[in-house]
Amino acid sequence: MTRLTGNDIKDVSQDLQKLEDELIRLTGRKIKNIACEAVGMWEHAINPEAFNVAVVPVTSGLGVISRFTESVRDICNWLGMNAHVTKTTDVQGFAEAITEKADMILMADDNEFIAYNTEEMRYSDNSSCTAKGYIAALNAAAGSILGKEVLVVGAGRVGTKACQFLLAKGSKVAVTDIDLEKARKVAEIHKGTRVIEDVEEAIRNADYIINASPAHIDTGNIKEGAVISSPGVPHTFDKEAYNKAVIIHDPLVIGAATMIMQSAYYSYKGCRR
Ligand code: 2YC
Repeated sequence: MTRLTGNDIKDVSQDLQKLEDELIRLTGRKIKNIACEAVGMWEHAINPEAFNVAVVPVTSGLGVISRFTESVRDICNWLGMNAHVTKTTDVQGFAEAITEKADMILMADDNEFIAYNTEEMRYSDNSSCTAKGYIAALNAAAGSILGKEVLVVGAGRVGTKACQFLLAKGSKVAVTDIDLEKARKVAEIHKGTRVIEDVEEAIRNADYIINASPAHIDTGNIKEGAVISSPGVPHTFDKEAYNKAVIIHDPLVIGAATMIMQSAYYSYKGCRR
């Protein structure tokens, strides 16, 4: 999984309105609408203001990323919750969150990024939710991808989840990866996935793309009018690419917002008797 840098996320908090405006322009949905559609929940099923959220900095492995926990806090607050970053880090920070009775605890090390719902004792993970969030954005931008073929570029954790969820939602799926073995493995697990061996060929013929790869995509290979939903980091599409295709990207927000709504949704008990 590609690890974010401080530079990738330095403007996330201040650019939330700009991202929301872009999503409305491309998909007709706000960040919260995309997240709710991604998890299959009615927006008003839960009251976000009822959630006190703690975001815990984690120093393990390669350590904290500048503004990572502050950005996650600001995304939670953008969704209407009451989030803060704990004063302490790691296990001490987790204990601080439990002591102050946080309803949801978010934290990430170098391998997992989770949103733990303390009431339900269940968590949502960033890889699954990034796949769901970017599929929801693609579906909204494309009008509908039901029955249409979507190309997944990158057979890593997000790409693999994207194949699974796309098939479950009734899209046709093709997958490509510079490591052919990874692409073939996905097709074995998720029956019905088509493997395309030549990555550039795959992109040249694709109308709908989930780009879950850190690799650069040449603008020359992008089909005129393609819709590219692109969680991949680093994001290297140039101006000409944006003129040829609809491109949806942000380094953290859509995935985190989906993960946050998924975790909150665990508290939904159906219509209260
Ligand atoms: O600041 C901190 O608490 C760090 N421990 C955060 C490390 C996040 C590492 N993960 C990533 O960079 C990417 C993100 C998009 C989320 C999942 N992987």
